[in-house]
Amino acid sequence: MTYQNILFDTQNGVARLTLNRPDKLNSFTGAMHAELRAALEVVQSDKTIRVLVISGAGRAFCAGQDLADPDMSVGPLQPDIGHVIEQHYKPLILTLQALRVPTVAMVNGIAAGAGASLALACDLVIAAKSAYFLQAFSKIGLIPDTGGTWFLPQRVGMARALGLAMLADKLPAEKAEQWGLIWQAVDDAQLSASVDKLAAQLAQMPTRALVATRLAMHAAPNHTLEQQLSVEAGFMRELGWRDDFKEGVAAFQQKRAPKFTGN
Ligand code: T3D
Repeated sequence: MTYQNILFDTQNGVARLTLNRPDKLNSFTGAMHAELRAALEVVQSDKTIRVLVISGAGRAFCAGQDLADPDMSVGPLQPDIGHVIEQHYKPLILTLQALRVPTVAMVNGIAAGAGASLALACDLVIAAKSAYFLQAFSKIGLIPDTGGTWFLPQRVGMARALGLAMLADKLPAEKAEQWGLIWQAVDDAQLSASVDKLAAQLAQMPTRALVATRLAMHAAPNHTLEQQLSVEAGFMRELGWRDDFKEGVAAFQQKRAPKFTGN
């Protein structure tokens, strides 16, 4: 597929997906959603890919829904934002959560609306210190979507989640790190190198175990401790049959670095 709204390439097991509408702060259009779906299908099917990095071109990560995109007005009711969410944003987040590789959001700048939620749907979020997160929704009479009402309270607690969502104040990256919303805020000049290093590290790790960690942790809030212990047992059983477990144990016993394959 030829991409017009994103950049997508893979190298050394690292897939890089860059939202590429810098003039409109990489806001989502129907066309961009279609390209995102196509790229994520590649990540899901290309077994040489071991990690996905999502970022934005220019001064923004993503400013959420393109509020001028006519493609977004299709649906049985006009306007039917619920239809847009069901058609585009819900599948995007569910696909990311089920993706077979770990995901990194490299938040190079503004992350607003559904753009902030997209970042939070990634496993690890690294932001430039100049970046900020903005729950822009209340400014236009909407609620945090794209998983925002799920991710925010889990990460920062209800008081801060409600404050961020209702007041729509900018949350600078460093404060986002202090509040536990993201993994790390780094100097702008270090962002690219930090993400490269992290991606290279993740690409050498036991991929299935990383993804099972995501799935188990996200399942936990819906379970009792007893149920969650069973979830862990299920993942451990499955991982114990895998090559990466055998390699990890062998490397430990032979006092050498493991060579994981993701299998
Ligand atoms: O159908 C649905 O609505 C369903 C989905 C909803 C999910 C959502 O994401 S709702 C939330 C949508 N996003 C927003 O409300 C954010 C809107 N943008 C802003 O509030 C501001 O742009 C920012 C605070 C993010 C950044 O402000 P600033 O001053 O740094 O930049 P700017 O000048 O406002 O924007 C630069 C350009 O990008 C500008 O275009 P222009 O005038 O130079 O041609 C601006 O219009 C454009 N832009 C920024 N955000 C969007 C956008 N164009 C379309 N949609 C946007 N979301």
